[in-house]
Amino acid sequence: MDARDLVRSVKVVGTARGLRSLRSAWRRRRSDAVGLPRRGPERARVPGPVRGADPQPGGGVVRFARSSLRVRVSAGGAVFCGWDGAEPEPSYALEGPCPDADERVRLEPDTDGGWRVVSERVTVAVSRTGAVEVRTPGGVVLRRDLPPRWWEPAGGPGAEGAPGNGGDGAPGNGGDGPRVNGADGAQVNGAGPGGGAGGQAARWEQRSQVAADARFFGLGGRASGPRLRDGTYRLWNTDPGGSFEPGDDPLYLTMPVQLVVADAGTHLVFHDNSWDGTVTLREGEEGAGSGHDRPGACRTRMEGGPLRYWVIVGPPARVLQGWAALTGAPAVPPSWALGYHHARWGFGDQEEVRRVVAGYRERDLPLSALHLDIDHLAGHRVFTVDTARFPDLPGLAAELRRGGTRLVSIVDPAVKAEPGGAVYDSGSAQDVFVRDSRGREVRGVVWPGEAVFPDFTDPRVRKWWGGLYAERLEQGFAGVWHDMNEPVSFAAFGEPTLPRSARHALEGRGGDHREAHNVYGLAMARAGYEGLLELRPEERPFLFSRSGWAGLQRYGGSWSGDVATGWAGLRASLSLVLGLGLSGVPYSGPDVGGFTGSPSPELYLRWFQLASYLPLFRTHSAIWAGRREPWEFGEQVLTHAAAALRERRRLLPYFVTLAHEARRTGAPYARPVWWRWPKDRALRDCEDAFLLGDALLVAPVLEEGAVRRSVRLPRGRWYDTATGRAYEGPGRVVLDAPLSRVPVLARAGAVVPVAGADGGVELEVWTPVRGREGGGTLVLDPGDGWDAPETVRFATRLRGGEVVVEREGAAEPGYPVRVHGRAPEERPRQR
Ligand code: NBV
Repeated sequence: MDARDLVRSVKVVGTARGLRSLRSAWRRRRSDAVGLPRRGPERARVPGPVRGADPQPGGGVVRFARSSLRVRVSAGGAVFCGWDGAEPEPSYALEGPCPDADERVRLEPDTDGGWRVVSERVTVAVSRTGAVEVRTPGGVVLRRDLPPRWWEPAGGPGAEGAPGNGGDGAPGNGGDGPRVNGADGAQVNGAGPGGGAGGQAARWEQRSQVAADARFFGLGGRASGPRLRDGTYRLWNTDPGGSFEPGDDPLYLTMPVQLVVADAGTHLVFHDNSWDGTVTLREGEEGAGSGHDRPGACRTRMEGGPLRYWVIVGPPARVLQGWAALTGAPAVPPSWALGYHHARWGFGDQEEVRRVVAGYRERDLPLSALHLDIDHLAGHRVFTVDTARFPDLPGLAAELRRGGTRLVSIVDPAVKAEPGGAVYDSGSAQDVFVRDSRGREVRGVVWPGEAVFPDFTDPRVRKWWGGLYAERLEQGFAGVWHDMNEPVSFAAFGEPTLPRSARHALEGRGGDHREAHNVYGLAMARAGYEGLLELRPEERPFLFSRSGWAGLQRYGGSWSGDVATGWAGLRASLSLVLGLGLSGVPYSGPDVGGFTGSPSPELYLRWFQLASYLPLFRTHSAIWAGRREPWEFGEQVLTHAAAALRERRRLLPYFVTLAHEARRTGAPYARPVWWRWPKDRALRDCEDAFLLGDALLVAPVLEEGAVRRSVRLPRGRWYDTATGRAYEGPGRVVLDAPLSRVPVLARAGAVVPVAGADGGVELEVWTPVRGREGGGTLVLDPGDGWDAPETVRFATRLRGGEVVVEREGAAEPGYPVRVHGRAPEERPRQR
């Protein structure tokens, strides 16, 4: 440990805790010293020359001298590639059983001695040395994966503790390389890969090439982006400790999923492997007419686990739909969660909560939810209440609820290690806490002090944990907010998490924290979601989580975590939300005002305005940071924040529609501007605006002092919603962005469902372009239960200068229609 570590530990967690975290860090180090296999000499392996191939449903297995590759195209078009016998299952990412194989797919010899798997939407060509090309049906190469490379214990993979023990059937029997266990169908690495029983893991690396013009997105929640620049991104869920800014990496929620957008097409690649790893990206360069392009490059390295991945090709909307089909439809939050939330670490007591809520009410500002942080707990213990400061939480919850405000509770995974504590005692009795390699409970340090950690990778433990949410429901909470679930254990030095050697059930397969770490938050979300569902089956659970992994959307959303107060933090929080959406998690939002400090009135307002167009619209701050109530920043800010709140309330039917559309199609509510125009290169590089659904383009103000800003428009006609003025894209326009609002443009022809003055749904219709049909969808709010929502579709067009709105399957639109937007040459009249 160096002095900086010590300073950090003391600064972040206070002196007493600093000392505990020093001890805990030593313990972690000792645990790993005895519990982890020592990395001995390694030997590198590549697949070697091709030996043959065997057809199988959806593709086949190509055999190499020292490995094998299974290619399997599923009925929905997603391609699975598994090396060394890796299968799609078991997987934490997949929602259900692996999708059926596409029976029409053919395995054919390729011209260069390799093999080709041909399907309707994609061709996968495997070269004789194990390079894999993903091509469009027209033959354009979207991605070229070079032959992978493994580093295995030099004793050979068959040696004790080596990966994939127990496999038989080495490919290419009698081949010239070391014996490879588990190949050709044997169940390898998914089950405690790389030595689930404490063996030394086989590291691997895969290098890939993409088009010179390609741009990378995704990888979960990242502070910079959404376009991921050249650099190395780590795959290890991490609390950055206090706060983060652009450039800090990794953060809480990483995922090995990348979306690659190029002129030739869009594709998604997901390495289904939860081990620690990195993805190094380098954008390509075009040879300025010389024809010598340098392709974009990507290198994925993992410390262990299977080399298996999925590829989905198609336009962005289809790719995200395929991703949701594979990893699960996003949960639809209850409609109240699409309103505005106020949170704070350090409310003090229930009187202060009352005062804050009354402050909103007196000013007629809508407040859907108020979040209680760890300070309402007794000694920071999960599933308790500090009754001195919150003597009647159920009463408070009911009172607030009558006024339209729900309570949401923080839930941290760490349980105070104290005999006599109800949760600890019940957990110990049922043996639910993570143990070390010698079978002792792993002790860490978190807010309540010395703590233990439920093993959420055990279905039995999830069930136990889910049952504990009964206490939260009894206290009157309507939803939960999962924190510290990377998981965090304070450490004066080294990694602030559990020892890598800590044992986990991993659904009965057994393994250690090297494999379980990244799915800890995901499995906790599952426990919480399933618990809430069982306890209150008539309501859709509301849950959002700081950490997670591929598939988190099945259970809920996320948020930005501890983004630093500052203009850079504002930008980072937008990147993070867009990146998460492209990684399949559509519901998230920032801490308005940033987590750490006291924003200037202007910064607060701009953040507030941005978040009012994002799925989770929530102000929040640290206990040491400034206030976040809109009236704390002066009259002018209050007036403009109130306008943003009213606009959010007006747009609620649109948000409800987007939430249901996200479930149906996997499309995030907030999308990058290239979503429908991925071939527009300028849009691929645009990071300061986003589309909200299909209809609106939001251009937040991200710069101090700006009262005008330039906006890059996609193709087509766009109306400035403030002035009704029409602009033709593609191109740039400069729009007014006074403090009172941020520019929002509406697409010509769009139908936006909004709340009218009486609260009923109205249709805001933006005049279509002559000769072009427009339209939109309305999903009616089915309440907070499980009733199938009604979907209504509309088409719009100009007929003889009049705007016509038609409802699918009905003679009349059925809702009041308000036409907006004037095109210079067309004077719309409403019909
Ligand atoms: O529970 C306290 C905070 C919470 O307010 C914040 O939103 C989380 O991201 N929590 C982190 C733990 C403390 C961080 C310093």
